Amino acid sequence: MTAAATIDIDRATYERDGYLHLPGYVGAAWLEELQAVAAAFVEQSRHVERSDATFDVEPGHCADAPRLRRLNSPVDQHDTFARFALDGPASDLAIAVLGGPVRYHHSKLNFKWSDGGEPVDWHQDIQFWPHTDFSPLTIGVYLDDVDAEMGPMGVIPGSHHGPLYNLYGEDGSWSGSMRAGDIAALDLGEVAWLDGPAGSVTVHNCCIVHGSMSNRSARPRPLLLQTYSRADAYPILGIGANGVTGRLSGTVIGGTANSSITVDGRVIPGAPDWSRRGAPTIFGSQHAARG
Ligand SMILES: O=C(O)CCC(=O)C(=O)O
Repeated sequence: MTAAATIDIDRATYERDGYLHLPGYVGAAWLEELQAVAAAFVEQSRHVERSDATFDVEPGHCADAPRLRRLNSPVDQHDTFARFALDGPASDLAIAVLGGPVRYHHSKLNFKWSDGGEPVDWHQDIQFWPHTDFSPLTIGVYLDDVDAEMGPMGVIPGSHHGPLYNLYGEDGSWSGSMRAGDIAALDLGEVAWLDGPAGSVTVHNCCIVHGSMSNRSARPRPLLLQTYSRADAYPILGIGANGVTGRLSGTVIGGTANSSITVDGRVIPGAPDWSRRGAPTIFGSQHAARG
């Protein structure tokens, strides 16, 4: 693992703008490995007729002409994605940007297929998986060259300091996108479109307004995304995707977590994390403590 301290990150710019754009950040060896594994999943998707736990496919997807929207939770699907996200360039970068140990939350590989791959409408991420703070960020890596017509990620600089929008539609059902009236109030002239050669990296805070247009090119736009928070931030269970984000969600990288948290201004010296090893009973803990 690269020592986080050796990564030269402009944290002040990240705090101010809510994002970073690092063209060509991921080196050739990692990129080639990620590309090869992604290509193998595209081949595997030819056997799939409709979306399932592994693949999210477009309606016209078929064996002869795959049209993938997403590979779900790549970290759980292949060791290469797991190493990249949990003990490689992505986790190293997350540690550098957040300034200490991080908690892995989830990953996805958004393909945005050629010739009309679907847009991602304007939204913020934190509503999908609220945490006990606003540290969560997502690191994206383009696995191929991405230009303006391929629907690169677009962010509104500084919008992470602004309102947290309602991502329910006017009818009250969850839409996952901002309402038309809120979008009309945005200054879309401010959008930074984060394109770049294969290996380029985007980092965006969970509160930044972002989205991407449809892919009007003849090439898919594979964007590998992985999300982390500070190690001392915790996903709030019972809301959104928290609790269903994958087997390795919650993995702490680069140090240890402190289970003492502040809620409503009061510090809770919380018990250790028993989610993987099973919780002891109060009888067992107190008996052991008595010696
Ligand atoms: O794939 C993209 O362009 C954006 C992805 C995104 O915003 C998301 O998955 O939250």
